[in-house]
Amino acid sequence: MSQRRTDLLTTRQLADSLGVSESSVKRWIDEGEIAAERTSGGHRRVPIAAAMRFMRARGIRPTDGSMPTHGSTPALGPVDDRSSQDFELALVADDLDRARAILSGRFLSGADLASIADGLVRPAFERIGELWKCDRAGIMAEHRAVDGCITLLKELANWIPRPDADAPRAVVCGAPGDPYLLPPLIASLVLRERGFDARSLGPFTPLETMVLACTRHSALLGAVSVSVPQSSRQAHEWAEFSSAISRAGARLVIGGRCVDPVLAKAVQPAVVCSSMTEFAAYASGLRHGAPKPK
Ligand code: B12
Repeated sequence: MSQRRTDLLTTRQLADSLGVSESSVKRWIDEGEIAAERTSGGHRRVPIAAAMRFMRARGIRPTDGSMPTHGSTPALGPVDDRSSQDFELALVADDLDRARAILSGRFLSGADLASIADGLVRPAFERIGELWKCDRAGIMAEHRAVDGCITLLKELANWIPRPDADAPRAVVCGAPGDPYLLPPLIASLVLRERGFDARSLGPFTPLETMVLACTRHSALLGAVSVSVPQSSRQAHEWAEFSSAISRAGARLVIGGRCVDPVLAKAVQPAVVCSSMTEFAAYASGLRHGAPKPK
């Protein structure tokens, strides 16, 4: 069975990211300015590398103020306060096309998923989380925003190359009782971008299930997101969990809004990361010295 290529953009995706019309993109392809491939049905598909070559040849840079815009945000550009605010507004307005353009534009401009998560997604959701206090529709907007963001991140996942057959494995999950979907999804994508064969068990994962998954997959790394408070009475369960993950041969990383000093102490010698950027750096270092999986 042939594998689906994950590094190809549709003409619509590239047009949205550049803030131009789809017909301009098609014309550039037909004139040979952008190298493209055709699907068996004859549709144009642009490898991400070719899109980046085109942007460089045209002098389109992340900080170029003369760039086309999508709404009030330059379609391509850095992850900054403005792009995060526009991402928030697009999600709250349920305008997925605009949110997609902002997200994919940052990716095409060279930002990695970790900095997109820390600099764009997290601050946008911090503000979205305040909406319910002043607006009854705030909770509705929050739920839609999470759903929309998941859709967009899963689309972006298609742009990350598949892991090599001998890539080190990793398992990610949300803590027991933790309903939050975005953090484990993002953590698994950050790992994939760093060359791991990463799988997410999603939210509400019992600790023993995480141990089982790390054992089954001979994982080099296990990461847990903790976004709901853990009582100090649970500290010994976390300590046992940390030991079990070590026995399974994996390094344990924990992160998330509700990692406090009691939990951090209980899971020692696990690594505690306060951001996805820190996590990405740790994962890259680990992979560098990683033995091949059995
Ligand atoms: C969406 C949301 C929900 C949704 C979640 C939907 C879903 N299934 O995902 C729902 C509706 C379920 C929900 C419920 C509740 N929520 Co809520 N929710 C949020 C909101 C708006 C966004 C959370 C989110 O996904 N953020 C995006 C992620 C990417 O950001 P992040 O979690 O900060 O993660 C970053 C870092 O922490 C780190 N990180 C996270 N995990 C990991 C893991 C690893 C390994 C690493 C390295 C790093 C890392 O990297 C990420 C990127 O930078 C937040 C606001 C906020 N400030 O975050 C409120 C918020 C967390 N919720 C809050 C509240 C009060 C609740 C409820 C109690 C409301 C209620 N009365 O029912 C319930 C509690 C649910 C529970 N069982 O505990 C409060 C918490 C206040 C507090 N003091 O703790 C917040 C802060 C809103 C607010 N300002 O009042 N919520």
